[in-house]
Amino acid sequence: MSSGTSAVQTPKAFKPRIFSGIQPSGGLTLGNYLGALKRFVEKQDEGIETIYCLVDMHAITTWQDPAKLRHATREGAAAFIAAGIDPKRSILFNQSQVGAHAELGWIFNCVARMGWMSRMTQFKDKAGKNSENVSLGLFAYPALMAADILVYHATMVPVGEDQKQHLELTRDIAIKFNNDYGVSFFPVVEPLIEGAATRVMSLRDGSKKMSKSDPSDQSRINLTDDADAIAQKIRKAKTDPEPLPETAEGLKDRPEAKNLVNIYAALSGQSVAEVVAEYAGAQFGSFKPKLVELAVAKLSPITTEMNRLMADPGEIDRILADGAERADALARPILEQVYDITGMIRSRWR
Ligand code: AQP
Repeated sequence: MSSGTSAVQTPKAFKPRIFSGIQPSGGLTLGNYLGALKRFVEKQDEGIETIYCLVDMHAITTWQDPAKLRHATREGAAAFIAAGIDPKRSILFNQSQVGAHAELGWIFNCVARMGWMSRMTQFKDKAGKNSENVSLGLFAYPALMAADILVYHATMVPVGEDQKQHLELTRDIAIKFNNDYGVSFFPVVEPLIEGAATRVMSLRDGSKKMSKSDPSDQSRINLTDDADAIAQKIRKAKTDPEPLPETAEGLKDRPEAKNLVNIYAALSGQSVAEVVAEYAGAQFGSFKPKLVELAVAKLSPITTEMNRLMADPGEIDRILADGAERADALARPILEQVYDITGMIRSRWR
């Protein structure tokens, strides 16, 4: 660490490190699983250093009942582990246990510009016509998200398509901080938006993404749904009257059909073209039962394991505490350098 005057460290090369998070603002959905969790596991298994977080501080940007938030945080952690995250190989924790996120978030509030934030489509979607009445935290959300990533000098962030704009803002914040202070301190992160299901859509409306906060439970498959609920939701999923097309291009302008084929492809590990080739000309009456079979086969072992883990919340809390300690050990020295760069006296810490 520097002497606290001018000896700023300016890392030139950053080692590959992945950070990503999920809000415990409700139970996790098939969208969170395919767009995020499944890919988090792949990255861990590729041997890259992986840091995964239940972002509870983000969750409270919209009102959360405290007991439900606590439950959703533990359930989210159980979902990570049930899906294949090994808390020994990856770091798994909840955001509020590592204060460095919020501390760097404040500094980034002072780097990010109002104009940048006002252009965030997720804020506009969530605030709707109510923008005068939503929390200031909801508006500042992307600055805290940038801090979540950059406080670890993470270089890659696996996310679904909906987070692309926030990651561009993370890059802008890193570049502006580096320019303002004349350093090359923060890496310019790479979004990893890959796979057949980077945007899983609502089962009731193919133009809206599947979301855990959608008022309609029929719009989503929850990771806690049992086989009967999955079957019922897929059977009732909105489709069009046409059979499945001969080629993937034939799904254009058919959002609901495209969504179900994408889900099938992502769950089976096939490409969309392979799924379409296999089911060309099939009616949804025969395709949907196949999708139900596949979804139940892939999701029910996860649900069973989540239920097993949730029977011992104390063990989940211990895993989160261990992850938070390891995360803090990485984040604190980086944050201390930020304080030094920005001119804060930190004599109490040295
Ligand atoms: N429908 C989706 N398809 C693909 N990926 C998705 N993700 C979320 N929904 C889909 C990805 O999951 C990760 C965590 O997202 P989040 O929970 O932090 O926030 P979100 O994107 O706002 O998700 P929700 O479910 O819509 O939450 P609420 O309803 O609380 O706002 C991200 O990588 C996201 O891309």
